[in-house]
Amino acid sequence: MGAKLFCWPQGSPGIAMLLRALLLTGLLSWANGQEGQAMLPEEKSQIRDQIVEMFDHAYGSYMKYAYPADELMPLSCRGRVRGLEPNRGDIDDSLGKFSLTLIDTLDTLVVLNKLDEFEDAVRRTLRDVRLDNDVVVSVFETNIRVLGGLLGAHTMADMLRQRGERMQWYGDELLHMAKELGHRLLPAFNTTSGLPYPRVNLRYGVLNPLSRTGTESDTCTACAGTMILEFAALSRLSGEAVFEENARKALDVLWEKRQRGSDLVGTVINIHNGDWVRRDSGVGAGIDSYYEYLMKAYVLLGDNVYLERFNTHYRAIMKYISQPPLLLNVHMHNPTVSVRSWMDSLLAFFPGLQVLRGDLKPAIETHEMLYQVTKQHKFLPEAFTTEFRVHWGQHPLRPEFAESTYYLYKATGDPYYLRVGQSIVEKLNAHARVPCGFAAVQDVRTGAHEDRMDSFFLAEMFKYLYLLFSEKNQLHFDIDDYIFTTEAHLLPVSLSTSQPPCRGNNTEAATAVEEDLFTYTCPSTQTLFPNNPSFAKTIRDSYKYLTGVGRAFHASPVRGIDLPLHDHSMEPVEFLRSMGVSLTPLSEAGTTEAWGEVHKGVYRVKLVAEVTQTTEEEEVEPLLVQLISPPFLGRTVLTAGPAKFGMDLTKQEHGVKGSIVKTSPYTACGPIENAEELSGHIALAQRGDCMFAAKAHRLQEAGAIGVIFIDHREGSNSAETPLFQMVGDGGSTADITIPLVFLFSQEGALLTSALEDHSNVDVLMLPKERRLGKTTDKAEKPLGKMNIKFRLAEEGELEDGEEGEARGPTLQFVLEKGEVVLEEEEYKQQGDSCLTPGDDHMQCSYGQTVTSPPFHSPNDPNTDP
Ligand code: DMJ
Repeated sequence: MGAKLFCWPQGSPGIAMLLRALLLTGLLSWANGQEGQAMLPEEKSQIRDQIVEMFDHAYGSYMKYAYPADELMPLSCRGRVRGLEPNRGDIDDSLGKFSLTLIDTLDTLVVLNKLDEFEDAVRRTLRDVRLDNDVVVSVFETNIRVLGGLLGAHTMADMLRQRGERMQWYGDELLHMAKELGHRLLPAFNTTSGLPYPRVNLRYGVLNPLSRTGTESDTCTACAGTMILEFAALSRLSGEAVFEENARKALDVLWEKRQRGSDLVGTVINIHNGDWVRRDSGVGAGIDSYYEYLMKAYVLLGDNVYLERFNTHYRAIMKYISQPPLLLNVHMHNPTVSVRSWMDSLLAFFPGLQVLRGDLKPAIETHEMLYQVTKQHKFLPEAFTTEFRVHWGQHPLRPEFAESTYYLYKATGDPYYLRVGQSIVEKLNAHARVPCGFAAVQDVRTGAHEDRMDSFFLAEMFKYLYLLFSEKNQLHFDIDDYIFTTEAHLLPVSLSTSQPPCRGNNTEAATAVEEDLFTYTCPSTQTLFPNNPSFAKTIRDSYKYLTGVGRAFHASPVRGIDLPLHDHSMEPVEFLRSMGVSLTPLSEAGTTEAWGEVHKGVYRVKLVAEVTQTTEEEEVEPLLVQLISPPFLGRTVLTAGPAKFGMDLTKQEHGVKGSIVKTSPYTACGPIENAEELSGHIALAQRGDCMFAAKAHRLQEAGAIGVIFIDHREGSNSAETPLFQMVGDGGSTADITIPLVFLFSQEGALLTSALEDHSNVDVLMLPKERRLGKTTDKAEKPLGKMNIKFRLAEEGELEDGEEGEARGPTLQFVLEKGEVVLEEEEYKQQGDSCLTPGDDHMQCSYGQTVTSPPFHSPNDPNTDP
């Protein structure tokens, strides 16, 4: 394969064919030479059979229990019919009462060589599916799943018909349906800017008084920028240019609106004036398939403009967003600063796109990082932190990681990627399979299921897995003649030459970009790693132990402690407990073998990193909560602990004043029920059940101007327990700007009883030295000499080859005469949960339950565009 192949002028015949040939066939043939080295053909075909069996289970369950409904509810064993089930909000916008799952699955049936089933499913589609329902649907989802599904199925039906073996009765009916649907989506483009409305009523369009939509002003970048493949294919197959023209126009607007300094785009845009509504910029939720479609539009349509735009964006992505192996969102206007410290699972498609771009090294790096995360959490959580902790634990059986695995295997031929695929198959069977199909995982930490099986599971997951384990000669058609849409529907790459291009193409060319090796070339494995099949391995090896999974475990020596020994006459165990550290005698911990001899008084320690104790070097500066409204008038002063995040009260000359309102629920771990009441006031919230940071986020969002956290352990007080600082949860706390303080429960009780007795209680939150008036402070005993050093251990690890359980950050500490010394040690942790069974006094630092999506993910059926 040539190393550098300059692009042909726009519209040159054969560009897509040639590109496709180089891009896919070349890679595959190279890869074929490597296949089977570490996985015998028999094993491969065994896994392939297993994938087919799983598909049969999923599709069979849908057909048996759900069809003609849009989706299967695999726990209830029935169909999800919009309007009959509780409304799930935006996720339901994919459901148009058009047998969504059937249509999304049609071309998968052909890929898996289930031709009888395909023929039957096509007949059902023609017989049963209506596209004119009075339902408001997402334009983006309907385009990628239904229009794409119909076009993919038409493409397959046409291919089978032309072979003369099957589908001889087929008269382009699926294409006619696609055209009808295209016309039903077109009203969405009736905006001043040309960016489409996010939703359309299938029967009444957008602006009709009966449409119940058309009031939206924003859409996501991916929503507006993921139309071109389906719409251009529809235009070229139907001869009606209007579809391609509209999709192209929307892309032109996005390109125009890019931030010219950074060449990045934001996540949400105003459809009327083209202003950016959300300026964070990444490659995951909200933007993902916009980039994908620029690259693939070039492959499908052979128009240089798309590639040049893609290249411009790609350079910006690699400059600002890519921090191998991480991909972190930045602000499009200030791109050198990351705006969050977590990633969403949708970005897992990106290594696959990088393979298409020929940029294998970062693709291998990011994919390896993602694999490590799946090893630690079984599946990719919807969001995970830069430390690979769960940020949002849901996993709706998304296919992006399998997709990237497939591309990387094709590009490298490295059997390692077959093993990755095998692990996906095993985890799906072990953790998502239920009697009526496969169920989404509500939280990877608990493994709890959700009653949903999204249609993309059948459209994408099974295609990529099946193709990963298939030899080229095992497929009954040449997969390299097609390109995958973002929903993995198959469109023929011959479209650019076999069908006339869209008329009136006046798309502005991209500005010239500085060229690099792959600006106008196809990825070439021979250039990238000639004669070096272990190329990928050498890159992966540097990222092997990101999450600590897979590294050999070396136990640290255990030292004994004498109990009790404490200046405060408080039992050390109690003392540590008060700081959020749980201790379990080693003999009860059940891992005595790994730890050797059990020493009397030796404890396994679980550190909850939500609090930090002062060291000699770092003193906690006490804060105060001073009650200032009558009848207190500043005489009641409560000692409070600070937080390492939120507003720095020491820098507020006059503190922060407000009346207090108790939060409902009191722990603030679920949706805030009294947001209206809280807005503009200082919230009182109880410690426990979830992280301080999660509570703070929620309360700030509810409009609170400050938060006072009250300890939930009865009897704790600042006289007997040293103050500590609340710290974040590993996620970003940069956006928390309100002040946060902590009261032990005895001080907290004063505040809550004041609130019970008086309709209004105003308080001041302020540093101790700025206290108002001269009232006597609450007891402030010196802490005495207590020399404690906390140090988070490195990420724990498993024995080589072991999976599932992970070791978490723990400490061993040894109390010696006159001081407490903490030493690094490791213990086995179940996923992210580090609660000691039976010890409910403290939550695991990373174990909080996030019940609502932590990010706006418009390209995700779960979120609001
Ligand atoms: C699919 O519907 C598409 O891949 C889309 O682009 C985003 N992701 C979902 C599946 O996760």
